[in-house]
Amino acid sequence: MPDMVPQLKTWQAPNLALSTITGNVLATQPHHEIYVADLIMVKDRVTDNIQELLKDFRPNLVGLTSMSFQFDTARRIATYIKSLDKDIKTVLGGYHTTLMYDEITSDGQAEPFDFILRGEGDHSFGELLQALEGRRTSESVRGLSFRENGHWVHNSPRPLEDLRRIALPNRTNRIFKGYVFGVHSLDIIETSRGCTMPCNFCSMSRMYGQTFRTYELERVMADIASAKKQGTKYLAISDDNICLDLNRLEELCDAIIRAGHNDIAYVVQASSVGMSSSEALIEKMARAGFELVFLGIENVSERNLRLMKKGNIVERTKRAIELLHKYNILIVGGMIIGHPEDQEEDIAQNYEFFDRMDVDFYSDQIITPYPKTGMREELLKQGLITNLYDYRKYNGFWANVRTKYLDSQELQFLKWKYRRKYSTFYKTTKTFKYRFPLIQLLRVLALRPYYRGKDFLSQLAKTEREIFQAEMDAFNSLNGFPELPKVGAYNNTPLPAENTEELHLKKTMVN
Ligand code: B12
Ligand code: SF4
Repeated sequence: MPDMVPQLKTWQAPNLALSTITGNVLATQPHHEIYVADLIMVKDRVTDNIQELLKDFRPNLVGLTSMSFQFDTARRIATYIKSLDKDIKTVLGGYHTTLMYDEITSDGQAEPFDFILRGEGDHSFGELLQALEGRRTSESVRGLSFRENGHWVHNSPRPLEDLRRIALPNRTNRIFKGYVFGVHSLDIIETSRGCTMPCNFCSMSRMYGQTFRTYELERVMADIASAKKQGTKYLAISDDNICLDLNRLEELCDAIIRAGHNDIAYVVQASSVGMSSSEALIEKMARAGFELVFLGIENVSERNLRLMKKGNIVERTKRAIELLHKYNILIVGGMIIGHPEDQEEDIAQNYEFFDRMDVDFYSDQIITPYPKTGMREELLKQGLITNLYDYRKYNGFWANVRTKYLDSQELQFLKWKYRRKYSTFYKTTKTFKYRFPLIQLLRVLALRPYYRGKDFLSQLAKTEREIFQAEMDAFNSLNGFPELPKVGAYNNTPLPAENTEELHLKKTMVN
């Protein structure tokens, strides 16, 4: 999908789901031609590129993947494809559709899709191809939803795949190239799927249940080798929670070092509890090439951590930061703000903590009531959700909630205000300077003076609120794609407090 989050402009990772599905289809049914066209790489020319792709590749089936905030664009793209060639079949997979298939097939939102594949698509996509070739029945593809006499039929859910049966991702059939983290080429691998933790803001337990499955390390090493062959210098590890088995994480580091794969850099998301568990582990991670850890700090208030079902991890967070920085591992701190009791000082406190602890990059998100999460239920009960159904805004950047003291506009403003104060390239952390001395020099000598001057001129005689509004307007148009057809959207009236029966709401389509 071409949609992106404003804060993630310097980070363009290839989509692993699509590469893995491609790898698995080609491993078992090599007579098919299958390619990945990730439209995020051509987001400024989406319709032109779709036209060219359809002309060059003449597909029979187009598969689309989407998170919740991209679902609307997925519908618009499928509608556009059908307007160019009505015979092309479309299938949607991924998080939003897996969690929301019942709703979207009952209220017409799934209209532009011929099929929906719920759950893991590694093998089901190939099975759908067999069904389309008449080599099996549609009814036999578990996880498939399809239309029969105008009505959606939902086959039984697909059991979780045995990871030993999943072939390596295919990285050569990507049509668009140039994935980067900053200036470095970036690719993505996985070493496990799922998570057994109970965090109630996260979509994962509804996707895979509270389960944890791991790949054999041999397979992981082969995957790294395949990514390196394509020239990658940075590898993101997509695991939800690599810290669930710390012995295995240590074994993974050993295997990377043994295989000589520590000549590239790794990025991983990890918990404060895991990263504070042992210095020996962090030292080994550094030797294995781990250069950046996305650390789930979440919040520094005990009350908010309890609400998220996270446990009081603040002391563990401090220790984790200390250890990671000791070994010059950069930290992206995950921060979630906008909890029911939050006032301005609670928000400020989080940014101050990040600043005090010298966290290198901030992934500050406003709590988002993702579909089917416990957090959504909780906030719904309290009447704190201000945007219930316009999922285009469900990406952590936008305020879709209010707190008991701050309306959503104010919440959005405070996030902007404190991010602007603390997370800016006018400041540099010690670890950043160590890792990127040349970029630091460039910042000091050229970028900072240039942007200072530019900001000064463009913001001259403007109030803080006006500068904020101008930036929000620019971000708002980022995922607009005016050239794509518009599709119906939900009526989005906020609910009163205590209305827990979301499914009983009358949802109407408006155009
Ligand atoms: C790695 C990752 C990222 C990376 C890379 C994303 C990328 N380019 O792929 C980065 C850091 C960039 C990222 C960013 C974001 N992410 Co993210 N991310 C993940 C993570 C941890 C792993 C995704 C992954 O690669 N998994 C491995 C692959 C193989 O599995 P998969 O994606 O589930 O795909 C399988 C099935 O879903 C299915 N499938 C998927 N698509 C399709 C399509 C078809 C046709 C078929 C048949 C099947 C199918 O088959 C696949 C193979 O089995 C997930 C959590 C998770 N573990 O899934 C969150 C997750 C997907 N992210 C999420 C979010 C919200 C975001 C952000 C919006 C948040 C933010 N502000 O940072 C941004 C948006 C990025 C953007 N486009 O600008 C949420 C989505 C929730 C939702 N309901 O929408 C998740 C689920 C996290 C969570 N805990 O809730 N993310
Ligand atoms: S937020 Fe992370 S630790 Fe919590 S359930 Fe989701 S994947 Fe697991």
